[in-house]
Amino acid sequence: MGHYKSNVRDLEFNLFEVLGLDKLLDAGAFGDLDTDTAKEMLAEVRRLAEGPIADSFAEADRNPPVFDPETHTIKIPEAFKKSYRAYEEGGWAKIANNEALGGLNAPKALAWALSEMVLGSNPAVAMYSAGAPFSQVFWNNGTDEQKKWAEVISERNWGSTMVLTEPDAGSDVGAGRTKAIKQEDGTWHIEGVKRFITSAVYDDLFENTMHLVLARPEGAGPGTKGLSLFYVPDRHFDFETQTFGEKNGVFVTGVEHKMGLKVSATCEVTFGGHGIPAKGWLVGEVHNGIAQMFDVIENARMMVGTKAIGTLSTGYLNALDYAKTRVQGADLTQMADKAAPRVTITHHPDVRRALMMQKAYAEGLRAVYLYTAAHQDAALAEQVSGADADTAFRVNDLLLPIVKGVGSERAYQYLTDSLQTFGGSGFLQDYPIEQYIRDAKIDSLYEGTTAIQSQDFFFRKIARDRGVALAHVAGQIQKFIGAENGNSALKNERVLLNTALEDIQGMAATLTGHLMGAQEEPKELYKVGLGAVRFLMAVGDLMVGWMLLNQAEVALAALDNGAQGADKDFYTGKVAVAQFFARNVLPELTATKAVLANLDNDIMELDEAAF
Ligand code: ST9
Ligand code: FAD
Repeated sequence: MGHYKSNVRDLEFNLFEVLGLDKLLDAGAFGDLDTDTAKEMLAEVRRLAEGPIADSFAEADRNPPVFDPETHTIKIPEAFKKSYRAYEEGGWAKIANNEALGGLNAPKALAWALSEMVLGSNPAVAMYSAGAPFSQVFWNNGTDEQKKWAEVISERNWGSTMVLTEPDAGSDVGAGRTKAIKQEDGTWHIEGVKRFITSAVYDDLFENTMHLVLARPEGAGPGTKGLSLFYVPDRHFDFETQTFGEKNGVFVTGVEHKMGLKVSATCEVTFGGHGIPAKGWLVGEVHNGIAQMFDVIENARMMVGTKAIGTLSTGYLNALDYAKTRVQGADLTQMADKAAPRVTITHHPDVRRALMMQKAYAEGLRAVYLYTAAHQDAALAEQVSGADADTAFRVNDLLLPIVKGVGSERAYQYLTDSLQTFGGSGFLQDYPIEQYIRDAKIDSLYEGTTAIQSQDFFFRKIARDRGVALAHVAGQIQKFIGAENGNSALKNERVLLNTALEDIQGMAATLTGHLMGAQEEPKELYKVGLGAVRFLMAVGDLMVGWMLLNQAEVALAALDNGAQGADKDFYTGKVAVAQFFARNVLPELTATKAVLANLDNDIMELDEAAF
């Protein structure tokens, strides 16, 4: 058995029993793609993820790629290439693309469910496969001619990068200095040094790559609004004759040595610094770079959250297997009897607590990312929450920082519980958890750190949206709470959920008060900055609690209908985890509300020397 443990049962439960995707599929909403085919796809990607994709996970970590600065090339381990090719050959990365780009227009929820398994098994495989989804973004934003290029890029399975960051422009993308100089033939020369660029070197994984680069045209204004987006091929390619030309003037000048995710090359890239111009083409022939790049970023933020959640899930399932077999100590009720029989560690209350927390966040956050994905398709959004196309768009926007910010933070936090369940063995490389932790740490950093996610969430997704999406989601939660018939098994949990919802509404009101107050006293904004991450995490807990309780309701109905065997165990677990989370985590939001209500600026006034 490889390291990766999928949870297709839970993916199918979400997609078909909770979100009802089967109804749309079988009504022909996605062409020929029906429920049986969707299930076959899940089974096939599971087979790949547990087998050939997982196979190189540890080996590529222990023997990471080797960069040659003389030739600007890299050697990627052969084992990893095999994993990559197993995924590429099935065309899986393309399935949400439109047909012109070799895709099936598959529902986003299904596409993300499939991606979860690859991201949990060997995340760099999905990351090197970015050419497929990014060609769709290029197609969406490109001129008619560029659309044809995008089709060829997808067909030929090129790689792709997203190129924003510079040494002095990380979170603050608008500080970027890379220049774009217009040429008489309408093309552009890009000049500058970018850093931390994923997959910019690729050995022979693909024949070429498409760099999507933010650069500032000469004379353009400051900040993100002065940036434009350029298509910059690594090697020149004539799309008419489909033949290669010279190497473009874009060279990888360094590859980072990292804590984890080592097989994914993180590169310094120099544009136009080697005597050859780095030639680029303005995407869509319009200067709208940051908005266009956000089409890429939204996919990547969803990817990062799903990666983290998929990793927590396999961490939990590995820990669970270990806990069921590891014998240590006596049952707590027999602690005084030194001759009492030894038990498996699943008998110990603290191990059960830790396993239940892992299960709650792994399954609850999975439900959150799939609910979010459901709002990426108008028909499914309508069915799931009654959202029209505009509301669905806003809800997806609202939830992306939760998927990314909360997903990454909670996954990293609870993966340490997965490791703890193994005792000292968890610290060894004999088990995958230490690598999961190292590989997952990056998720709270790239694609916008958690602080950036929290500001995006409050300022843009709530305040600027005037609370429209938040009110829609809150309305759905209230509907669930109001569906109590007076004697259901979840009666007390609905009360807890209601309190949690009121706590969140109180927190939102507090932060909004500081935002309004900033019109009179600008330093009031510091209080939003001080409270924003706590608020993001708290809304994440509300979402997880609601999702788990909603699932418990579906599970209770299945149990009432006489579910047996493995199904009975599955549904019983769903009810138990929802009750556990509601009772053990949701009440903590009341304390968070109190903390936010009493925010002060003392630490903002504190001299740095006192830190
Ligand atoms: C990185 C890559 O870290 C790491 C991994 C790469 C992996 C690649 C592989 C991916 C594979 C994907 C696989 C998918 C497969 C499955 C597919 C299945 C379907 N939303 O607030 P303002 C725009 S890359 C939308 O004033 P500042 C908007 O146009 C590096 N748009 O910002 C706005 O204008 P307006 C990642 C947004 O103060 C304009 O920006 N780096 C949003 O100028 C200006 O907005 C980062 O993420 C949004 N949420 O700049 C940087 N926000 O207002 C993090 C802004 O008129 N830093 N826009 O609409 C930030 O995000 C900053 O907040 C900032 C601030 C740069 C936006
Ligand atoms: P900084 O922006 O310097 O942040 C340092 C700290 O300050 C963080 O804790 C941050 O939260 C905090 N901070 C900064 N500004 C604020 C603020 N305004 N409010 C509150 N707190 C703030 N970039 C690409 O363009 N393409 C890629 O493919 C890519 N891949 C990457 C792969 C890896 C392995 C890594 C490590 C990075 C990658 N990046 C990529 C860059 C990544 O997106 C940035 O590292 C990230 O956006 C943070 O920028 P920074 O590292 O400069 O940190």
